[in-house]
Amino acid sequence: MRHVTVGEAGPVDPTVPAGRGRGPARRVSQLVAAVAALVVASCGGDVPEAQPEPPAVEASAPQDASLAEVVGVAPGGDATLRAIVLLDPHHEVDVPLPEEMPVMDQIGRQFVPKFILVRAGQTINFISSEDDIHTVHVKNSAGESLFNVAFINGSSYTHTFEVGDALTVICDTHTEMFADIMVVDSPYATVAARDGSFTLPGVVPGRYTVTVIFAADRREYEVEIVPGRNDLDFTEM
Ligand SMILES: [Cu+2]
Repeated sequence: MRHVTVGEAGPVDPTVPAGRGRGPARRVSQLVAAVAALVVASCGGDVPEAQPEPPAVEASAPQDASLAEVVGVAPGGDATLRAIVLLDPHHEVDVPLPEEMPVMDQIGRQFVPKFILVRAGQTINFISSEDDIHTVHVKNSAGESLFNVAFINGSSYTHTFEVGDALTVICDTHTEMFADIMVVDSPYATVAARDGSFTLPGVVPGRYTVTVIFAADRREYEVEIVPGRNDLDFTEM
């Protein structure tokens, strides 16, 4: 039996113009916004200026100097298709989940953005900014429903994605509505810019397997990340 709940109606968000969002420029800006959020999110709790007082006993270098910045280039994309870069360590690293909660809206009978990348354990806030009645129906890669929630303007529903998987989002009422959510176990994950460039700050040095996903292509690279800046080229797919 299908489980459907209706969220409570709330005030219209005046910052989101209803009925817009169909133009390519709008989609690009939404994707860029999502990417920016991911890049911000990926630096986790390793913000250098948030360092507490230096320890009294140890006279070692500040923590940020021991961390790495990964500056790389993956295959370039287009308005809708971007490379995804994942770093999986060969050693234990403890990278806090991003504090910012990604949002997937419903505008102009579209999910906005159409793609969200999150780490396992992250929560996504699903909202609706238009009067059409929609459902947010999320299925896992096996085709099983994770949830199917009815939305009216102002509805909000949050879900925490615990398991790494490639998920699809559809609306049961409008077949033209679809989106994708990728949930990854990697502590460092980002979506490359349109030109393929990406930056991952605050990476703990060590050996990593880098996975670059571009459309149906999925390549793995073994890299040694050292403290300071690391320039990596993953354009050879
Ligand atoms: Cu719909």
